[in-house]
Amino acid sequence: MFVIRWLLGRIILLVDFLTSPKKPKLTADQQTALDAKTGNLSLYQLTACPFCVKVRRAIKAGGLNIELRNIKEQANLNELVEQGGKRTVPCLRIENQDQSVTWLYESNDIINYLQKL
Ligand SMILES: N[C@@H](CCC(=O)N[C@@H](CS)C(=O)NCC(=O)O)C(=O)O
Repeated sequence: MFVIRWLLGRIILLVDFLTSPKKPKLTADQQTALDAKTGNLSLYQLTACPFCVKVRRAIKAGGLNIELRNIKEQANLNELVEQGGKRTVPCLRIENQDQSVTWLYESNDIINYLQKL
């Protein structure tokens, strides 16, 4: 079972690599403006999780710079479970202007949120 999952993960990563979307060409000013909107975001994820791959592709296609936090690192996993409430990935951590934090689960909801930035 582990071998099959590992193999599927590698296939997903290979297909992702071969069909990776292009980053948009942005001016320095455009990138700075975009970075100002994403500085409060971080994505809890796993490298070979297909739902995480889908979100990372949307991040790349949008030219977004978002910190990735791999939950294979125990500290990241602890944060996700203790503060987000579930260990499911992907999960977007949004630090709001009033310092409160929103934990957005579900890849489609995350992509919708990012596309509206
Ligand atoms: N419907 C969710 C599915 C997410 C999902 O199933 N993620 C898996 C990894 S691929 C997961 O976190 N499973 C729980 C676990 O590993 O403990 C989405 O679209 O984001």
